Amino acid sequence: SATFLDRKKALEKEHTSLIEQKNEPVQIAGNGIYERYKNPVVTAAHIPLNWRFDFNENTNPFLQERIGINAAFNAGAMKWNGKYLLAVRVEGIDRKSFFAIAESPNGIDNFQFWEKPCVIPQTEEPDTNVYDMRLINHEDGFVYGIFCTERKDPKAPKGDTSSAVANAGIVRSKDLVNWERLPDLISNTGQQRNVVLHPEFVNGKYALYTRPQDGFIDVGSGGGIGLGYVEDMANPVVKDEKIIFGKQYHTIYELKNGLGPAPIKTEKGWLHLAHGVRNTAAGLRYTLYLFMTDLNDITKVTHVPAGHFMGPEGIERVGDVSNVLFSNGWIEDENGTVYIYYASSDTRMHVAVSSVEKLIDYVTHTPADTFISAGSVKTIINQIEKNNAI
Ligand code: M1P
Repeated sequence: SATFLDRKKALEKEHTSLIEQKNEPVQIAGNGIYERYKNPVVTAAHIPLNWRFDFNENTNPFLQERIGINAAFNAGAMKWNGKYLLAVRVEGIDRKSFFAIAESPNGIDNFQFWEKPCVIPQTEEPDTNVYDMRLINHEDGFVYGIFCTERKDPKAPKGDTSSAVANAGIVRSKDLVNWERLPDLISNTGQQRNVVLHPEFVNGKYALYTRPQDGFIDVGSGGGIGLGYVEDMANPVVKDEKIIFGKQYHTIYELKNGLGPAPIKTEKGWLHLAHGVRNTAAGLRYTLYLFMTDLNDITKVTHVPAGHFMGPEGIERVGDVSNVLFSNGWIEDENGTVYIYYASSDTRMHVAVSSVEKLIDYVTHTPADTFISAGSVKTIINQIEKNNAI
Protein backbone atom coordinates (compact mmCIF):
# COMPACT_ATOMS: atom_id res chain seq x y z
CA SER A 1 0.00 0.00 0.00
CA ALA A 2 0.98 3.64 -0.33
CA THR A 3 1.25 3.95 3.47
CA PHE A 4 3.58 0.95 3.66
CA LEU A 5 5.79 2.32 0.90
CA ASP A 6 5.80 5.85 2.35
CA ARG A 7 6.81 4.52 5.73
CA LYS A 8 9.55 2.38 4.17
CA LYS A 9 10.88 5.40 2.26
CA ALA A 10 10.81 7.58 5.37
CA LEU A 11 12.71 4.93 7.38
CA GLU A 12 15.31 4.59 4.64
CA LYS A 13 15.73 8.34 4.33
CA GLU A 14 16.25 8.80 8.06
CA HIS A 15 18.71 5.91 8.19
CA THR A 16 20.72 7.09 5.19
CA SER A 17 20.97 10.63 6.50
CA LEU A 18 22.20 9.29 9.87
CA ILE A 19 24.87 7.12 8.24
CA GLU A 20 25.98 9.88 5.87
CA GLN A 21 26.07 12.62 8.50
CA LYS A 22 29.51 14.26 8.48
CA ASN A 23 31.37 14.36 11.76
CA GLU A 24 33.58 17.19 12.97
CA PRO A 25 35.77 17.93 15.94
CA VAL A 26 34.12 19.65 18.88
CA GLN A 27 35.04 23.32 18.50
CA ILE A 28 36.70 24.17 21.79
CA ALA A 29 40.34 24.91 22.56
CA GLY A 30 40.44 21.52 24.33
CA ASN A 31 43.27 19.97 26.29
CA GLY A 32 45.79 19.56 23.45
CA ILE A 33 45.83 15.81 24.05
CA TYR A 34 42.92 14.67 21.87
CA GLU A 35 39.92 16.07 20.06
CA ARG A 36 36.49 14.71 20.75
CA TYR A 37 34.16 14.47 17.74
CA LYS A 38 30.68 15.93 17.80
CA ASN A 39 28.48 12.99 16.80
CA PRO A 40 28.53 9.47 18.18
CA VAL A 41 30.01 7.24 15.46
CA VAL A 42 27.76 4.23 15.99
CA THR A 43 24.42 4.01 17.79
CA ALA A 44 21.52 1.57 17.92
CA ALA A 45 19.93 3.62 15.12
CA HIS A 46 22.88 2.74 12.83
CA ILE A 47 21.84 -0.93 12.80
CA PRO A 48 20.66 -1.86 9.30
CA LEU A 49 16.93 -1.59 8.79
CA ASN A 50 16.64 -5.11 7.39
CA TRP A 51 17.92 -6.55 10.68
CA ARG A 52 15.04 -4.84 12.44
CA PHE A 53 12.12 -4.75 10.03
CA ASP A 54 10.32 -7.45 8.09
CA PHE A 55 9.84 -5.67 4.77
CA ASN A 56 7.21 -8.07 3.48
CA GLU A 57 3.91 -6.20 3.47
CA ASN A 58 1.94 -9.47 3.71
CA THR A 59 3.55 -10.50 6.97
CA ASN A 60 4.15 -6.98 8.33
CA PRO A 61 1.35 -4.71 7.05
CA PHE A 62 2.09 -1.95 9.60
CA LEU A 63 5.83 -2.13 8.92
CA GLN A 64 6.49 -2.62 12.60
CA GLU A 65 9.94 -3.07 13.99
CA ARG A 66 10.13 -6.80 14.73
CA ILE A 67 13.59 -6.97 16.28
CA GLY A 68 14.52 -4.04 18.49
CA ILE A 69 18.08 -2.93 19.18
CA ASN A 70 18.84 -1.29 22.48
CA ALA A 71 22.44 -0.11 22.25
CA ALA A 72 25.67 -0.28 20.26
CA PHE A 73 28.81 0.16 22.35
CA ASN A 74 32.13 -1.27 23.69
CA ALA A 75 33.66 -1.96 20.26
CA GLY A 76 36.98 -3.55 19.42
CA ALA A 77 38.77 -1.78 16.55
CA MET A 78 41.32 -2.37 13.82
CA LYS A 79 42.37 -1.11 10.40
CA TRP A 80 41.61 -3.74 7.79
CA ASN A 81 42.13 -3.44 4.02
CA GLY A 82 42.38 0.35 4.35
CA LYS A 83 39.09 0.60 6.25
CA TYR A 84 38.44 1.46 9.91
CA LEU A 85 36.56 -1.42 11.50
CA LEU A 86 34.67 -1.64 14.74
CA ALA A 87 33.61 -4.98 16.23
CA VAL A 88 30.61 -3.46 17.96
CA ARG A 89 28.83 -4.90 20.98
CA VAL A 90 25.26 -4.72 19.75
CA GLU A 91 22.65 -5.25 22.43
CA GLY A 92 19.14 -6.23 21.44
CA ILE A 93 16.11 -5.27 23.44
CA ASP A 94 16.11 -8.93 24.54
CA ARG A 95 19.22 -7.93 26.53
CA LYS A 96 21.47 -10.24 24.53
CA SER A 97 24.68 -8.78 23.17
CA PHE A 98 26.40 -9.99 20.03
CA PHE A 99 29.10 -8.73 17.71
CA ALA A 100 28.75 -6.97 14.39
CA ILE A 101 31.37 -5.28 12.27
CA ALA A 102 30.85 -1.68 11.19
CA GLU A 103 33.20 -0.13 8.65
CA SER A 104 34.16 3.47 7.89
CA PRO A 105 36.31 4.91 5.11
CA ASN A 106 37.86 7.59 7.37
CA GLY A 107 37.49 6.47 11.00
CA ILE A 108 35.28 9.36 12.07
CA ASP A 109 31.95 8.95 10.27
CA ASN A 110 30.02 6.91 7.69
CA PHE A 111 30.17 3.69 9.73
CA GLN A 112 28.10 1.04 7.99
CA PHE A 113 27.48 -2.48 9.24
CA TRP A 114 28.51 -5.49 7.21
CA GLU A 115 25.62 -7.50 5.81
CA LYS A 116 25.14 -9.79 8.80
CA PRO A 117 26.23 -9.90 12.46
CA CYS A 118 29.23 -12.11 13.37
CA VAL A 119 28.51 -15.79 13.87
CA ILE A 120 30.51 -16.96 16.86
CA PRO A 121 30.78 -20.75 17.12
CA GLN A 122 29.85 -22.14 20.52
CA THR A 123 31.80 -24.33 22.88
CA GLU A 124 30.12 -27.31 24.53
CA GLU A 125 28.67 -24.88 27.04
CA PRO A 126 26.82 -22.17 25.10
CA ASP A 127 27.50 -18.54 26.00
CA THR A 128 24.44 -16.89 27.53
CA ASN A 129 25.78 -13.47 26.66
CA VAL A 130 28.93 -12.23 24.89
CA TYR A 131 30.43 -8.76 24.86
CA ASP A 132 33.39 -6.38 24.71
CA MET A 133 35.53 -7.99 22.01
CA ARG A 134 39.14 -6.89 21.71
CA LEU A 135 40.48 -7.34 18.17
CA ILE A 136 44.17 -8.19 18.09
CA ASN A 137 46.24 -8.55 14.95
CA HIS A 138 48.77 -11.00 16.39
CA GLU A 139 52.16 -11.59 14.82
CA ASP A 140 51.25 -15.28 14.45
CA GLY A 141 49.11 -14.21 11.44
CA PHE A 142 45.66 -14.53 13.01
CA VAL A 143 43.28 -11.81 14.08
CA TYR A 144 42.07 -12.78 17.55
CA GLY A 145 38.83 -11.71 19.11
CA ILE A 146 38.94 -11.99 22.89
CA PHE A 147 35.60 -11.31 24.53
CA CYS A 148 33.68 -11.80 27.73
CA THR A 149 31.43 -14.83 27.84
CA GLU A 150 28.84 -14.87 30.57
CA ARG A 151 26.90 -17.84 31.87
CA LYS A 152 24.62 -18.48 34.84
CA ASP A 153 26.55 -19.36 37.98
CA PRO A 154 26.04 -23.13 38.42
CA LYS A 155 26.58 -22.63 42.16
CA ALA A 156 23.84 -20.01 42.48
CA PRO A 157 21.34 -20.95 45.19
CA LYS A 158 17.83 -21.87 44.04
CA GLY A 159 15.86 -18.71 43.33
CA ASP A 160 18.96 -16.66 42.53
CA THR A 161 18.39 -15.90 38.87
CA SER A 162 21.05 -13.26 38.42
CA SER A 163 24.39 -14.62 39.64
CA ALA A 164 26.70 -15.16 36.69
CA VAL A 165 30.20 -16.30 35.86
CA ALA A 166 32.44 -14.35 33.49
CA ASN A 167 35.31 -15.74 31.47
CA ALA A 168 37.30 -14.88 28.36
CA GLY A 169 36.04 -16.43 25.13
CA ILE A 170 38.53 -16.68 22.27
CA VAL A 171 38.00 -16.72 18.50
CA ARG A 172 40.41 -16.22 15.64
CA SER A 173 40.07 -15.52 11.95
CA LYS A 174 41.94 -14.60 8.82
CA ASP A 175 39.03 -12.79 7.14
CA LEU A 176 36.92 -11.51 10.08
CA VAL A 177 33.94 -13.41 8.63
CA ASN A 178 34.77 -17.02 9.47
CA TRP A 179 35.68 -17.33 13.12
CA GLU A 180 37.29 -20.37 14.71
CA ARG A 181 36.29 -20.80 18.34
CA LEU A 182 39.05 -21.86 20.71
CA PRO A 183 38.48 -23.07 24.26
CA ASP A 184 37.72 -20.40 26.85
CA LEU A 185 40.62 -19.15 28.92
CA ILE A 186 41.79 -21.52 31.62
CA SER A 187 43.06 -19.54 34.60
CA ASN A 188 43.18 -20.49 38.24
CA THR A 189 42.60 -16.97 39.54
CA GLY A 190 38.78 -16.97 39.41
CA GLN A 191 36.50 -15.23 36.95
CA GLN A 192 37.91 -13.12 34.13
CA ARG A 193 36.81 -10.04 32.23
CA ASN A 194 38.73 -7.49 30.14
CA VAL A 195 41.23 -10.05 28.87
CA VAL A 196 43.47 -8.78 26.06
CA LEU A 197 46.13 -10.50 23.97
CA HIS A 198 49.50 -8.77 23.59
CA PRO A 199 50.15 -8.42 19.82
CA GLU A 200 53.67 -9.90 19.91
CA PHE A 201 55.12 -13.13 21.25
CA VAL A 202 57.05 -12.78 24.50
CA ASN A 203 59.83 -15.37 24.71
CA GLY A 204 57.92 -17.47 22.19
CA LYS A 205 54.71 -17.40 24.24
CA TYR A 206 51.40 -15.61 23.93
CA ALA A 207 51.07 -12.94 26.61
CA LEU A 208 47.60 -12.17 27.92
CA TYR A 209 46.51 -9.24 30.03
CA THR A 210 43.88 -10.49 32.45
CA ARG A 211 41.56 -9.10 35.09
CA PRO A 212 40.93 -11.75 37.70
CA GLN A 213 37.87 -11.19 39.85
CA ASP A 214 36.26 -12.99 42.77
CA GLY A 215 32.67 -12.31 41.70
CA PHE A 216 30.83 -11.29 38.54
CA ILE A 217 30.74 -7.55 39.35
CA ASP A 218 32.95 -7.31 42.44
CA VAL A 219 36.57 -8.04 41.87
CA GLY A 220 36.83 -8.64 45.63
CA SER A 221 40.28 -9.53 46.83
CA GLY A 222 41.28 -10.08 43.20
CA GLY A 223 41.30 -7.36 40.61
CA GLY A 224 43.96 -5.31 38.92
CA ILE A 225 45.39 -5.75 35.45
CA GLY A 226 47.26 -9.04 35.35
CA LEU A 227 49.65 -10.58 32.86
CA GLY A 228 50.12 -14.27 32.20
CA TYR A 229 51.47 -16.52 29.48
CA VAL A 230 49.92 -19.14 27.24
CA GLU A 231 51.93 -21.59 25.16
CA ASP A 232 49.21 -22.61 22.75
CA MET A 233 46.03 -20.65 22.10
CA ALA A 234 44.28 -23.92 21.27
CA ASN A 235 44.86 -24.92 24.91
CA PRO A 236 44.77 -21.52 26.62
CA VAL A 237 46.06 -22.32 30.09
CA VAL A 238 47.38 -19.09 31.63
CA LYS A 239 50.57 -19.54 33.60
CA ASP A 240 52.57 -17.22 35.85
CA GLU A 241 49.74 -14.69 36.06
CA LYS A 242 50.72 -11.68 38.11
CA ILE A 243 49.18 -8.26 38.67
CA ILE A 244 51.07 -5.51 36.87
CA PHE A 245 48.67 -2.65 37.67
CA GLY A 246 46.65 -3.03 40.85
CA LYS A 247 43.72 -1.04 42.17
CA GLN A 248 44.58 1.58 44.76
CA TYR A 249 42.83 3.52 47.51
CA HIS A 250 41.48 6.96 46.58
CA THR A 251 42.33 6.89 42.89
CA ILE A 252 40.14 6.70 39.79
CA TYR A 253 40.86 2.95 39.81
CA GLU A 254 40.11 2.45 43.47
CA LEU A 255 37.42 -0.18 43.02
CA LYS A 256 38.54 -1.92 39.87
CA ASN A 257 40.32 -1.43 36.57
CA GLY A 258 40.70 -3.30 33.31
CA LEU A 259 42.72 -3.05 30.15
CA GLY A 260 41.05 -1.55 27.08
CA PRO A 261 42.44 -2.45 23.65
CA ALA A 262 45.78 -4.12 22.92
CA PRO A 263 48.65 -1.70 23.56
CA ILE A 264 50.30 0.44 20.87
CA LYS A 265 54.05 -0.05 20.43
CA THR A 266 55.99 3.24 20.46
CA GLU A 267 59.67 4.08 20.62
CA LYS A 268 59.27 5.03 24.30
CA GLY A 269 57.28 2.01 25.43
CA TRP A 270 53.93 0.25 25.10
CA LEU A 271 51.04 2.70 25.36
CA HIS A 272 48.06 1.31 27.25
CA LEU A 273 44.48 2.53 27.48
CA ALA A 274 42.48 1.22 30.43
CA HIS A 275 39.39 1.97 32.44
CA GLY A 276 39.30 2.74 36.13
CA VAL A 277 36.27 2.47 38.38
CA ARG A 278 35.55 4.33 41.58
CA ASN A 279 32.50 4.36 43.80
CA THR A 280 30.41 7.46 44.41
CA ALA A 281 27.14 8.25 46.19
CA ALA A 282 25.57 8.12 42.68
CA GLY A 283 27.01 4.69 41.87
CA LEU A 284 30.07 3.52 39.97
CA ARG A 285 32.00 5.99 37.81
CA TYR A 286 34.06 4.62 34.92
CA THR A 287 36.79 6.78 33.39
CA LEU A 288 39.62 6.07 30.96
CA TYR A 289 43.30 6.36 31.77
CA LEU A 290 46.60 5.80 30.01
CA PHE A 291 49.84 4.25 31.17
CA MET A 292 53.05 3.01 29.59
CA THR A 293 55.08 -0.17 30.03
CA ASP A 294 58.68 -0.96 29.24
CA LEU A 295 59.45 -2.11 25.69
CA ASN A 296 61.65 -4.95 26.88
CA ASP A 297 59.81 -5.88 30.05
CA ILE A 298 56.07 -5.60 29.50
CA THR A 299 55.37 -6.30 33.17
CA LYS A 300 57.07 -3.04 34.17
CA VAL A 301 54.83 0.05 34.30
CA THR A 302 57.05 3.05 33.54
CA HIS A 303 54.64 6.01 33.38
CA VAL A 304 51.21 6.70 34.88
CA PRO A 305 49.75 10.20 34.56
CA ALA A 306 47.59 11.15 37.55
CA GLY A 307 43.85 10.86 37.16
CA HIS A 308 41.72 10.19 34.16
CA PHE A 309 42.55 10.73 30.50
CA MET A 310 38.87 10.98 29.56
CA GLY A 311 35.82 11.17 31.78
CA PRO A 312 32.16 11.21 30.72
CA GLU A 313 30.99 14.67 29.62
CA GLY A 314 27.61 16.10 28.59
CA ILE A 315 25.41 13.54 26.85
CA GLU A 316 28.08 10.87 27.49
CA ARG A 317 27.14 10.94 31.17
CA VAL A 318 23.67 9.53 30.51
CA GLY A 319 22.60 6.14 29.26
CA ASP A 320 21.65 2.65 30.35
CA VAL A 321 24.53 2.59 32.82
CA SER A 322 25.21 6.27 33.40
CA ASN A 323 28.53 7.92 34.22
CA VAL A 324 30.54 5.37 32.26
CA LEU A 325 33.24 5.70 29.63
CA PHE A 326 34.59 2.40 28.40
CA SER A 327 37.03 1.66 25.59
CA ASN A 328 38.24 -1.59 24.09
CA GLY A 329 39.33 -0.29 20.69
CA TRP A 330 41.75 2.16 19.15
CA ILE A 331 43.47 2.39 15.78
CA GLU A 332 46.94 3.71 15.09
CA ASP A 333 47.10 4.95 11.52
CA GLU A 334 50.19 4.80 9.29
CA ASN A 335 50.76 8.55 9.84
CA GLY A 336 50.68 8.25 13.62
CA THR A 337 47.08 9.45 14.07
CA VAL A 338 45.31 7.53 16.83
CA TYR A 339 41.55 7.03 16.70
CA ILE A 340 40.28 6.31 20.18
CA TYR A 341 36.90 4.59 20.08
CA TYR A 342 35.05 4.85 23.34
CA ALA A 343 31.54 4.08 24.49
CA SER A 344 29.48 6.25 26.77
CA SER A 345 27.19 4.94 29.47
CA ASP A 346 26.85 1.47 27.86
CA THR A 347 24.80 3.05 25.08
CA ARG A 348 26.72 4.44 22.07
CA MET A 349 30.14 4.73 20.42
CA HIS A 350 32.22 7.88 20.01
CA VAL A 351 35.62 8.76 18.60
CA ALA A 352 38.36 11.05 19.88
CA VAL A 353 41.42 11.69 17.74
CA SER A 354 45.00 12.09 18.90
CA SER A 355 48.44 10.97 17.72
CA VAL A 356 51.16 8.69 19.00
CA GLU A 357 53.36 11.76 19.52
CA LYS A 358 50.73 13.59 21.58
CA LEU A 359 49.90 10.50 23.66
CA ILE A 360 53.58 9.87 24.43
CA ASP A 361 53.93 13.51 25.45
CA TYR A 362 50.85 13.21 27.66
CA VAL A 363 51.97 9.98 29.32
CA THR A 364 55.57 11.01 29.90
CA HIS A 365 55.02 14.66 30.97
CA THR A 366 51.76 14.70 32.91
CA PRO A 367 52.57 14.76 36.62
CA ALA A 368 52.09 11.43 38.39
CA ASP A 369 49.67 10.95 41.27
CA THR A 370 51.02 11.82 44.72
CA PHE A 371 47.98 10.12 46.32
CA ILE A 372 47.39 12.96 48.82
CA SER A 373 45.75 16.40 48.52
CA ALA A 374 48.84 18.23 49.79
CA GLY A 375 50.82 16.52 47.05
CA SER A 376 48.35 17.73 44.39
CA VAL A 377 48.72 21.29 45.74
CA LYS A 378 52.50 20.98 45.60
CA THR A 379 52.33 19.79 41.98
CA ILE A 380 50.18 22.82 41.03
CA ILE A 381 52.43 25.32 42.85
CA ASN A 382 55.46 23.81 41.16
CA GLN A 383 53.84 24.48 37.77
CA ILE A 384 52.80 28.04 38.74
CA GLU A 385 56.36 28.83 39.80
CA LYS A 386 57.82 27.39 36.62
CA ASN A 387 55.34 29.50 34.61
CA ASN A 388 56.24 32.62 36.62
CA ALA A 389 59.89 32.07 35.76
CA ILE A 390 59.22 32.16 31.99
O1 M1P B 1 28.77 -1.14 32.91
C1 M1P B 1 30.09 -0.69 32.79
C2 M1P B 1 31.01 -1.79 32.31
O2 M1P B 1 31.02 -2.82 33.28
C3 M1P B 1 31.87 -3.93 33.03
O3 M1P B 1 33.20 -3.58 33.12
P1 M1P B 1 34.09 -4.11 34.39
O4 M1P B 1 34.17 -5.56 34.25
O5 M1P B 1 35.44 -3.48 34.34
O6 M1P B 1 33.34 -3.66 35.56
C4 M1P B 1 31.61 -4.55 31.68
O7 M1P B 1 30.45 -5.31 31.76
C5 M1P B 1 31.45 -3.54 30.58
O8 M1P B 1 30.87 -4.18 29.48
C6 M1P B 1 30.57 -2.37 30.97
O9 M1P B 1 30.67 -1.35 30.00
